[in-house]
Amino acid sequence: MIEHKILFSGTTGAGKTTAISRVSEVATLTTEVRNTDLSISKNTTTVGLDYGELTLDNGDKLRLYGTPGQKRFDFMWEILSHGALGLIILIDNRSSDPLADLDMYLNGFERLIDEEACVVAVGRMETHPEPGIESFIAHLDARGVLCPVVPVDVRETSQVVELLELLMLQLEATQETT
Ligand SMILES: Nc1nc2c(ncn2[C@@H]2O[C@H](COP(=O)(O)OP(=O)(O)OP(=O)(O)O)[C@@H](O)[C@H]2O)c(=O)[nH]1
Ligand SMILES: [Mg+2]
Repeated sequence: MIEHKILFSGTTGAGKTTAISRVSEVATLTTEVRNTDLSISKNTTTVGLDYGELTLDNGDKLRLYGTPGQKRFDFMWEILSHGALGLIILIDNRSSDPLADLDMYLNGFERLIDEEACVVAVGRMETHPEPGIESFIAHLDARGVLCPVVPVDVRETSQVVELLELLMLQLEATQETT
């Protein structure tokens, strides 16, 4: 059995905890605390990490880790990156500048993205269609980052599974070229 460590990162409230809890086949571990940041309309926020597990159809086992979203916890990003095989960046399109949010994670996870694989998933697009998927693609292109971009609703289990499968495809593609 092959095991892969996969990270979910991205904006606070984009749905890292939701995504992992939707697909995990074990009870998820979370470190939620009551949210005291009034700029975020959410009752709880993750301060340490999320953890869940999923076995893919091909038998591969994914260990799923959710990072804290906030920059002030970026020391956790480096810790969690160790041994990770891929990264899913969740962007909340309700943000005032989703492309700047993306930059923060591209910078924070530069080594992981460069050496392994990455998928960018944009949430809340039905209510906040701008910037569109093509703007994210152009932005990644301009930075020379090879990474697919897809819309997502993390509340839909099947969509989260698709994200993981897309990431695994990316991983296979990068491994073939190295
Ligand atoms: N209406 C709507 N709600 C969504 C959508 N995507 C995610 N949500 C909700 O947004 C919330 C996301 O919260 P979390 O999963 O806690 O987000 P998080 O990324 O773990 O946040 P932090 O841990 O604080 O960084 C959940 O309540 C989801 O149900 C969407 O497309 N539409
Ligand atoms: Mg969370």
